[in-house]
Amino acid sequence: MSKCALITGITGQDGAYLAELLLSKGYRVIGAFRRASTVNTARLDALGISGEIELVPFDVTDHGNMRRTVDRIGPNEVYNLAAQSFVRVSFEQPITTGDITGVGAVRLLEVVREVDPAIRFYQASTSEMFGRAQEVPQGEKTPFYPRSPYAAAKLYAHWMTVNYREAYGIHASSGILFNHESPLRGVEFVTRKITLAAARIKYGLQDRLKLGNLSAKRDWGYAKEYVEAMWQMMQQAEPEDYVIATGRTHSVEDFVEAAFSAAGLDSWERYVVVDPAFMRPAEVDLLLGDSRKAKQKLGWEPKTTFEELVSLMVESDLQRAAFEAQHGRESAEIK
Ligand code: NDP
Ligand code: GDR
Repeated sequence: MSKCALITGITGQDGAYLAELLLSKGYRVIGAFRRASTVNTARLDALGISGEIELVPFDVTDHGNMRRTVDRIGPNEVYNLAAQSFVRVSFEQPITTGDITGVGAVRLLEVVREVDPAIRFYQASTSEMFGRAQEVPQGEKTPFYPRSPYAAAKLYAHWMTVNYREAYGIHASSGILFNHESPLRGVEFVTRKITLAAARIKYGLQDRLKLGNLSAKRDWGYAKEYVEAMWQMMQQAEPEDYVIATGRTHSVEDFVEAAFSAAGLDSWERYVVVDPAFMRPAEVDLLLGDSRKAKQKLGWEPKTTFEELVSLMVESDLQRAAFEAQHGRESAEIK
């Protein structure tokens, strides 16, 4: 019998890559999506896997809905990727963020506890929990210091995952993942915003790029590799928490420079405008992860370098911009 996995946040970047990975391993994949007026399977379509996933309406703010669904499906593994995941918006919507990103995870843990405590549970924790970092690099033992409503909500979900493991013996693990990007990354996040803008500028579709803080530093990896670590954590005999990162850090400015260069544009300074509207009330200045535990215990390590990541994202957006230049914007929203 093949294993069954339920993935919340199936319409997001990681949901798509994780679904692709689990399908390749022979899993039955149930994709939990929140109902919207427009069906949002663009990322699954881009990977050509929409038809292989069973989609179920599922909202992490609705306990009864989740309980009935998990009870009916009987998954072996639940991956909780659902979140209001945009840090800047969390300052505008702290309560919604707390409800979805924090309490949502606990509702799902409750469902696992009630329906079948043998279900394995993955929580999408984040390097944002380190926030004003207390040491460099950050590993599993580094103290947390969240700097946004998003990070505080994730920290609550993180400790509740630890608590359900310790209190009820549930196989619940947290992956403390550092920033991971891809051509499927949402366009509001800085990396994708930059690569899409560089490509559109190249094709004369846009003439400026407005950004906020250029000096923030992040440890950026490739999303497709990071979902492998999620699956590996769920296959371990014991549930634990793992930092997943590349061990290299770059500033937003470094990313801009690399992306504009990969797009064949000289002097990014001509196009980039710093706009205070994109600054945050409290910033996370420097993240750099230490994923030695993941290497030792899971055999996981990153393969794609920063330069390769930037190039593959720019390449994908150049294709999109070329299409847009030829056929117009509506048609460019193909993938
Ligand atoms: P995305 O923002 O791309 O995806 C978030 C997903 O959550 C979407 O499918 C979204 O649905 C869904 N969602 C939001 N609200 C609800 C709700 N109330 N009920 C059910 N589903 C909901 O995030 P990523 O794929 O980038 O990240 C996956 C997870 O990993 C998130 O929890 C994120 O916080 C976390 N994370 C991400 C990192 C990264 O660098 N990408 C790093 C560390 C952690 P919809 O499409 O309808 O909006
Ligand atoms: P982050 O990612 O907050 O690290 O959270 P994001 O790409 O939004 O910001 C990274 C850094 O870039 C700076 N920045 C800008 N950011 C955005 N979005 N837009 C801009 O115009 C801009 N200009 C500068 C930010 O200030 C910040 O310092 C992501 C999300 O995926 C989270 O869900 C996840 O938990 C963490 O990564 C790890």
